[in-house]
Amino acid sequence: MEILNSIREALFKGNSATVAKLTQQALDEGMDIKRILDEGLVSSMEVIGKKFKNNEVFIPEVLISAKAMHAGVAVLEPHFVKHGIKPLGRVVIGTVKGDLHDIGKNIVSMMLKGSCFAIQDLGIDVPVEKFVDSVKSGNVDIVAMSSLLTTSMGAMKETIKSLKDSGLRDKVKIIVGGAPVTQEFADSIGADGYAKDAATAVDKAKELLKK
Ligand code: B1M
Repeated sequence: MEILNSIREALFKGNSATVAKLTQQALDEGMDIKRILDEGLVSSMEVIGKKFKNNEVFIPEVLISAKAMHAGVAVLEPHFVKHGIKPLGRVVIGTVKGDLHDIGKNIVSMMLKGSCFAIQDLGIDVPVEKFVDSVKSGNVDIVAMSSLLTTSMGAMKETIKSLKDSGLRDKVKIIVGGAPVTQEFADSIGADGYAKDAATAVDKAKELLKK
């Protein structure tokens, strides 16, 4: 369909206004909402994710496309419930205690949102208890923690321990990331997954929810 191609192209170029306009047009023409979402918006965002991983596009392009994705999703969102479309999963995300870096965390958050995950963003310098309380309140499938400082990585371990102590550990999947974090570290603290960048975080989140 030509309109889906145009949506994909506009999203790839990061043109929010055009994405929103074409998404509305597709809706008005009676196109199936799931088709607009999957074949228009999501498929283009997946291409961006792959290109980002291959260093063919960079952070500014990813952010601009993610913003355009939001513009399209915002048009569709009021129709989701009516059409029985549920988020892929619910993610609570934050930069751990002692750490104020949020650029990478925000990119991960935007990419997840753009891939149809429901996001609860706890922000920066998030105390262990805040993650735990979020999981306690229910409706969380994935806890996603970001750390940019070697000195704040320990807070990831503390959060996982606290989730264990509260009997909540097995209710959620846990993904960690950020520049100093490695797969080895993730394994050592008992996380379920590690992602080196935002696109990999999306793949990891999808993979973990299948388990
Ligand atoms: Co800070 N800082 N900083 N800093 N800062 C670093 C991280 C540092 C490496 C600089 C350096 O010394 N070379 C160093 C850390 C050293 C270390 O511990 N190994 C450092 C330091 C020391 C500090 C302070 C202590 C400096 C001081 O005050 N003496 C201080 C700490 C404050 C605190 O947090 N308590 C500090 C402060 C700051 C600013 C506030 C000035 C600012 C942050 C602004 C903000 O975030 N709003 C800042 C910045 C900007 C940086 C650098 C320059 C850039 C970080 C960044 O945004 N990168 C950084 C040096 C560098 O990296 N070149 C540095 C871009 C971003 C897109 O990448 O965050 O890695 P990144 O995210 C990637 C991946 O890591 C991954 O996906 C993202 C996108 O692909 N990812 C995840 C991230 N989170 C993920 C979560 C996932 C999965 C993937 O799953 C949940």
